[in-house]
Amino acid sequence: EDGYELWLRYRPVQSAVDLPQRVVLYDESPTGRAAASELQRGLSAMTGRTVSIDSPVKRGIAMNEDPAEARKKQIVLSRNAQPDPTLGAEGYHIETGAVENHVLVTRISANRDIGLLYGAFAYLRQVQTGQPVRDTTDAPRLKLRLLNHWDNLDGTVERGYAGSSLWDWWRLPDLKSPRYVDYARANASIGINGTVLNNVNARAESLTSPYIVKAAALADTFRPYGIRVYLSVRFSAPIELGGLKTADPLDPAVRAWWKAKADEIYAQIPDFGGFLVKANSEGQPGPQDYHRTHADGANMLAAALGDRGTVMWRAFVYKGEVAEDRHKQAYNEFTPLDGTFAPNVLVQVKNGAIDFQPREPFHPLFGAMPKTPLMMEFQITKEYLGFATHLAYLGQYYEETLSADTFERGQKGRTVAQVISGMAGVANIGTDRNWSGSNFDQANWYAFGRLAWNPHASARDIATEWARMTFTTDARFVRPVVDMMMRSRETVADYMTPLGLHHLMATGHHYGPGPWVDNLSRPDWNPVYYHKADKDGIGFDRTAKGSGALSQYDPLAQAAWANPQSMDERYLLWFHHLSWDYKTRSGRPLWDELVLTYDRGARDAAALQDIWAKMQPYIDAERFEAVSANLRIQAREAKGWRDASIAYFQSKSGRALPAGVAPPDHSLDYYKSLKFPFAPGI
Ligand code: BDP
Repeated sequence: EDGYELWLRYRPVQSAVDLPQRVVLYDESPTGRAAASELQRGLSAMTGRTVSIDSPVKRGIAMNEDPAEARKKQIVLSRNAQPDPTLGAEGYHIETGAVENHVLVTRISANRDIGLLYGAFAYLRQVQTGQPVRDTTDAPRLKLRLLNHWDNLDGTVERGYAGSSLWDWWRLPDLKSPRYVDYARANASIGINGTVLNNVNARAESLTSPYIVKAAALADTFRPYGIRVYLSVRFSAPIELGGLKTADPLDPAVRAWWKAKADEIYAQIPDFGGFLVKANSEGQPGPQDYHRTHADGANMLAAALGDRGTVMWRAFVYKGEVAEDRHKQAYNEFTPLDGTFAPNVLVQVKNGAIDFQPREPFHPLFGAMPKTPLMMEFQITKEYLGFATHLAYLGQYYEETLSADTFERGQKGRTVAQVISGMAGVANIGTDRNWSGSNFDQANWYAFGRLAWNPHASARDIATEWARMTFTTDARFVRPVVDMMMRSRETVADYMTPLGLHHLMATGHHYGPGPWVDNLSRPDWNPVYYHKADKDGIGFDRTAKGSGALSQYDPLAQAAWANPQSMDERYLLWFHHLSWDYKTRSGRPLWDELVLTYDRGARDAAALQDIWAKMQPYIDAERFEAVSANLRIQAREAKGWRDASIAYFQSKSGRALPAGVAPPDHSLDYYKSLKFPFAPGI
């Protein structure tokens, strides 16, 4: 198995005899048909029997004429005649009961056709994971559940580690690759209902007529699966494409240009989702170039879309000049604008204030913009967690952020999950046969979708579900593998960025260690800016004595991080600068604790190989070997991270290693000298 089938493998199940042999479809829409054919595909593969799709009329005839046919178990897909308010637009209901002739019928019902598709996938999931089919009612908690592709028009993917872009712009719209359908099926199976096709560092060309037609072909393919297409836009497009002198959002000609552009898009893509915008960030143009605010820019685009679509305006901004802690900039720019955004604007906020680090406290904007709908942006691709090689199950990370209490306006229990209106995940998908660059990275795509559907769901349950569908339901595999997944991200944080350290990766690629880097033009691009290690101590002081970023959180949230003595030490050096002698919870000095955490990370990474080795009997050789190779690389590189980091920080602290800890294999100069422009070599 090469992983192409993802979690939709539909291998034979023990309950086969009890499963339906016919699908009865009361909804002839393309989405209804997609639901029926997925049930047919899944049930026939899992039971090894022929499964028919019948329309109700045919079923009536068959039942009258052939008693054997009539006794076949059925699964019925039908839309509610009267809308059920508990289901909303996308929810579903699954119910099994006997009808007159004592045949068990499972009925999937929904208000809209998309609910039937989600219900079909939910039903198949229960069967695949080996559970009895239960009566179920479910509906998504969040309206917008989107992938963000950072795909460039030339086929490369920014921060993508799974091959090239899936979108074959060259051959679109003529060639509609069958892979687009599989992409849509996979996304629909986890409830994703939108996809932003192109990189946030957008080129204006994606808004030209030929590219709109290409995007429309993708939209046509995705539509039956409930997936709307969105585009990232370049704020200066009216200048580049329209020949205007300005992109000032209050200029009538600029506003007219965007309105006409939106109309052109809707003529091709009637259900176009809207725009994602990175503006005034990392050199991208934006409204501040014209002394306008983010709200001016967002509202102008919102007006162009009208009630047809949504603007997602990113809060990942930092100014040209570095006046203060980058942690504070988004909050400072956006909180004064709360309540001034148009109703169809969401502000899209990264999970943390810096940049997708292995661990970040939740972004202070969550809970600080009560009058503005917020979109969570998680990274599914692992830019800072070992790309597609290292194993890090991000479900556990997402859960940690979503369950954090923002104490919005002093109220207890206002978790991040409760203050968001949507979730975006920076996709980890490309042309690799296994889609995500590694088998375990598929779990991150899966977990993202399941948590976007229900941000209160448990990451462990999701991992269990995924492992059962993706590999086997055998508990001898599932238990140890889920335990391993649940610890895996912590292990990466231990060997890369322990105790709340962050941004220690080498320049450009962000893969290997570079805690010594101090030569980049902006201070806040340099690791030394973030760890501030010297002979006396280490850490970024964000208390009132330092940058004051801590004060951006609600006082109740601040309390959890204000006191190094009582706080969760996994965030310690994110908020505090402490002396090497500082006594940690374990009783050990900070220096010893830091070294021991690096050491533990490297050891735990190596131990993953032993756990995995025992899994060989339960799965196919191809995926077993692929994972084994990655774990070998990870163990080696985790050791490299540990050694390079300890060597560097020891050059600052000047202290001896704690008793029993092995010194790094090489000198600090050796680690600094390593360059790997194309492939790593630590
Ligand atoms: C950083 C990436 C960069 C992105 C930027 C963003 O390194 O490639 O363009 O974020 O989110 O994580 O805009």
